[in-house]
Amino acid sequence: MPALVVVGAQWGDEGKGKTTDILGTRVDYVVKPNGGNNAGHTVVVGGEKYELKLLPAGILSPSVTPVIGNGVVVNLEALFEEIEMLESRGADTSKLRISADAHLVAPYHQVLDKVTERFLGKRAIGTTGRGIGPTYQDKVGRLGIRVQDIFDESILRQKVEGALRQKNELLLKVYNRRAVETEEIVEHFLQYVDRLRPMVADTSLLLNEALDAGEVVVMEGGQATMLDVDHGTYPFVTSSNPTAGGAVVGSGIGPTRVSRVVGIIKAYTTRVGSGPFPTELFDDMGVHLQKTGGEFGVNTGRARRCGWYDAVIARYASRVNGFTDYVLTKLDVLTGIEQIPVCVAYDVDGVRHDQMPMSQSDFHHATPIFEHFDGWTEDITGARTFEDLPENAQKYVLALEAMSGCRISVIGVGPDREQSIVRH
Ligand code: 2SA
Ligand code: GDP
Ligand code: MG
Repeated sequence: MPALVVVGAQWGDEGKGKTTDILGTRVDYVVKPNGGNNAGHTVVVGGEKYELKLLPAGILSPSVTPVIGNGVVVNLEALFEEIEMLESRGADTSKLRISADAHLVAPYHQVLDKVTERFLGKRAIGTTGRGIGPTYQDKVGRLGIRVQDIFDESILRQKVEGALRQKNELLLKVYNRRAVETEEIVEHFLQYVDRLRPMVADTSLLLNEALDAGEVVVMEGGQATMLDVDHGTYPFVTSSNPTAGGAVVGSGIGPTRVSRVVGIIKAYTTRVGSGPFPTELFDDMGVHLQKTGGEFGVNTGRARRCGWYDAVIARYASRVNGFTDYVLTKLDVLTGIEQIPVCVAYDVDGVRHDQMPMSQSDFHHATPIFEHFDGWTEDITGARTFEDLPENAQKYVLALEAMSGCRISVIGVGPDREQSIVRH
């Protein structure tokens, strides 16, 4: 039986959380394969708003077993804060399982994230400051601390000592910061041992056995395609692979088990942090989209940059992820706009590009070639079938579908679970 992957098609905040939450009633496991508490997923259930950072959005469905996969970087303080927040609001988190192979964010990773950004000055990435990049750097550099390490104090001490030999050189000599003591870090991790132990599992085995038994597993990607360290707007990216290939690696599920790869895409575009963004709006319309769409970071509160739908990005995301379906979100936010521009191609120094330019410098110079679509004024938040949508909204969706690389199977017309139109 199937495994499904949910991937952000743009620069994040497309509504992945809402999508996995909707699927939640029909699935058995939701696994988060990448990222950490840099993510921010807002889910609205019956008017109640939940903001999830580290935990997969599937945790709000009582029938779902939520899983933190091996590809995630876990901040234990943030983990238990989130669990307490959910428990205090009546959610059941007892089924949560965490991979023994997931890496841990240490306090020095957060310090390094912030000082590196400061040192980059004008070239700063605009990270969330949660220590995500430095933790992944240590994972790849083989200096990381994994969840399983904290259950063996002597191994933990050896690993922390090894990591700190390198970190302290950097902190002291390059960043002029105080050195970190091994015991301080060992103590920091040991305080979580008892609470963490019952949640830790071989999550790859768990998920594959579930698939063998005919259960449904959803891999809920954090961040998005254009923030992928390989396929995004490098270096203005996060330090993991939020694309579909990364989801299978980060969950320990083989690609042959995946039956659907669902791209989540907004009816316009947003981005948080620095980096190129061809359709970005710098006028009152940008502010209008930001206000109407509530475009503020779930985690950091930062205002999101806003712009028009970019079909070049949609086609690219569809290609690098192999999307089978799109979920188009936030169509309701466009209500009342007279003419809606859609970027169909780029002009780069006089040359038309229908596909993503090969080089980052060209992408920085890309100016959008727009097609304009007539808008609608009717309130669409109550629409539940495609036919309920005004004619111009239908035309807009069909035009996006024709230029974006795969079918649009679901349309979001509001933040609530119920505010969706299912077409396929
Ligand atoms: P990091 O912290 O190393 O992952 O930052 C690197 C880049 O990745 C971007 N990034 C994000 N972009 C959109 N949403 C994200 N999550 C939060 C949210 C963001 C927030 O859902 O609202 O609260 O500000 C997210 N996480 C990482 C980041 O902006 C950098 O461009
Ligand atoms: P994620 O990171 O992809 O899970 O997305 P976020 O939760 O960071 O941001 C998406 C925001 O849009 C959240 O506030 C959602 O509640 C909201 N949202 C999702 N789908 C829709 C929709 O169809 N219409 C409207 N108006 N809001 C939506
Ligand atoms: Mg988000």
